[in-house]
Amino acid sequence: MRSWSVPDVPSLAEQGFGKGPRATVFDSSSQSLQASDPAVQARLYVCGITPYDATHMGHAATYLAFDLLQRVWRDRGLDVLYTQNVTDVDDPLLERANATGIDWVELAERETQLFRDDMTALQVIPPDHYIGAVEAIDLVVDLVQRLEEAGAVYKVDDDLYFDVHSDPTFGSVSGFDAEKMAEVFPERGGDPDRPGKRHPLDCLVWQAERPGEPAWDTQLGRGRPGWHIECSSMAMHYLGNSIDVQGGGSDLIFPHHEMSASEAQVATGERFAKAYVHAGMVGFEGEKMSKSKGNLVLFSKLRAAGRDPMAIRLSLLAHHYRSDWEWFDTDISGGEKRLAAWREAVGRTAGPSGEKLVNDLREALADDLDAPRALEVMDNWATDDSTEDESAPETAAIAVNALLGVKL
Ligand code: 5CA
Ligand code: ZN
Repeated sequence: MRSWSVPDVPSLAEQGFGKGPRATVFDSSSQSLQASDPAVQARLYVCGITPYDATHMGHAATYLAFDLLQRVWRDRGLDVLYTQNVTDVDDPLLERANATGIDWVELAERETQLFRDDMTALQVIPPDHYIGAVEAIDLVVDLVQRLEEAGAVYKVDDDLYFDVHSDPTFGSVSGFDAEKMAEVFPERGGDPDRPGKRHPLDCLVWQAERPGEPAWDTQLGRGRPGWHIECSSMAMHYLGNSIDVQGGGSDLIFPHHEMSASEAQVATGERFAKAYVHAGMVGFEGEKMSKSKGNLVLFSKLRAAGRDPMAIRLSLLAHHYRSDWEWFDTDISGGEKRLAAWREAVGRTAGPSGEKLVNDLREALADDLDAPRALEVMDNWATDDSTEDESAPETAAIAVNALLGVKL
């Protein structure tokens, strides 16, 4: 499907600042910081929205984290190949469509368009491939067939399940023990108690048609894809067997990223992602912000209320991507104040060293995308009234746009 407009991302190398440092990111599977510095091309897959209530501050924060990663990679001189899905057919979307009397296709299209508009306003670099699950039915069928050939898929009634233990490394993405897996699986779409399953954790890869629900005629029968295989099949098709980073919010570590990695690994025999990178959960009013709970702060509502998207971006970047944090309505004023101070500072005729600023911003972001530190670096530059460098204000505006995605 259509992606969204590409923001202007200036090149610091073209401004004479050379290449940025290599990125390190925290990999959930090894629980450690890892360099992510491929030779030429970085391949990124980030789990996209289920389009029935776009875009809350939690979504926005998660996509900003991976936007920073892209910016650090680009600044390093790497070519980035990026795929993101839209879960445009799934239980929660169909339930919402039924409850509100809106056609599920229309609901998905409307919310996906809102998400595109929000991402554009936030200056988030779009994926090269933005793919709906309904566009990827053939890819899913193909992967399920490969897994069938490997003996890793079995039938329960007319549904097809993936045998998670066919991947000897199953469990290594989340590192969860059996007890924790059993606790989390049913909370995130799993059906451990269904009779006929080989193992309670096995996951659905193909769901036979249910009355009144959308279905496609395929070699697997009439039905629709399971959730996890949507992401593994797209990542493999558009990015290759082994990718650099699989990203998303920390609510996806298990089962989603565990299952999609195992599916891909059984099919290819290769490790699916070099690093599994997860953004923390954003809360509101004491709980994780989520569509199912309805405690949402929508980006579009803040925009409609006249808030500058760059101020919203800054209020999100004030939190490190890996921390869990809570949105307070007062957060926006922090972003607005900072934006005004920075805009004023880049309007000066001279400032402290632009080269040092570029180096410090680069260092902060290359160190596990430490945006709060980068904001502090720029705050310090903006409040320092030294006039040693006449080109610094222009450099600062370019660097902040290139690395932090904030247009001053
Ligand atoms: N369509 C699936 C992924 S394949 C999905 O989880 N959709 S979603 O709309 O629920 O979430 C979209 C993205 O936002 C996911 O990466 C998810 O991990 C992230 N996310 C959801 N809620 C929050 C939150 N409260 N804070 C931070 N990130 C969140
Ligand atoms: Zn996904």
